[in-house]
Amino acid sequence: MAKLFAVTIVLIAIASAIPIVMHTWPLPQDISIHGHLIDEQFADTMAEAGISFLASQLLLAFFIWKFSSPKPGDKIKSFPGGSMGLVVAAFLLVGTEVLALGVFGAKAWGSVYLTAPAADAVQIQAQAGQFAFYFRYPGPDGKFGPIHADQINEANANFFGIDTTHDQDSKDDIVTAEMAIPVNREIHLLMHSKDVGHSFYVPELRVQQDFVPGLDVSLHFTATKVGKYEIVCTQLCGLGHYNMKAYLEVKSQEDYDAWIKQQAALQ
Ligand SMILES: [Cu+2]
Repeated sequence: MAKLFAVTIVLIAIASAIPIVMHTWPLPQDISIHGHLIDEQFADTMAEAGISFLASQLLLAFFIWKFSSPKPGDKIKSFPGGSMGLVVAAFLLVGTEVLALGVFGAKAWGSVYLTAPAADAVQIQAQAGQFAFYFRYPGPDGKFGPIHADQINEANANFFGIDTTHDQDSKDDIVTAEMAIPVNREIHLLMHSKDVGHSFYVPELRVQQDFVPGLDVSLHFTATKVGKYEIVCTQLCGLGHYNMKAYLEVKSQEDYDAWIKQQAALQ
């Protein structure tokens, strides 16, 4: 019975490794300049965790196979020096593993979070609220008017709390429900939430960033492929969370300019 269990463990371990090794579920296409760093980190983590997983399962199966049915009279052996040595070794091994992944991953993390956006990056604001995203473009003056939290009002579609009567910079701001960006230009996304925690996730961009109420969160990225991609909220933010999404349209510079003009006319 114990031997059957050992064989079952080996079979399950191998069966779960096959789709990983065969890349049965590949990542969505990568449309960002930093995406390959994230993908390499995924691959390293998967290889490292996968090899450790397989090794530990095979070792477990081996011990079950070998020691599960002692004959009467067999002496019970214990590890020389007790288990302390093993515990210390495991601690060091796992510690080194986690630390190494962190060190190798620092480059990917740094490229997204620790470098400043370019001075000529396209600035776009994203406002998350239960259960929709809204986007704001600064208009021809390149400046966003201030957000007045007390003036945010869904009923009159003032999602950003803009005061166009008093704020000069707000007069030409453009608010949209869909996000469009020019291809191959760096985007500096300024993120605010008007209620609870939300998240901005575009799998193809390899970008996933939380909105935190009360914090100015910002993010920068560059998309390299024209197309339409889904933006989804990945923080459970309430009953309508399942339906909280918007679309990201990556356009050529000409199409983007035309789109901005068209949106400006709709304000
Ligand atoms: Cu949400």
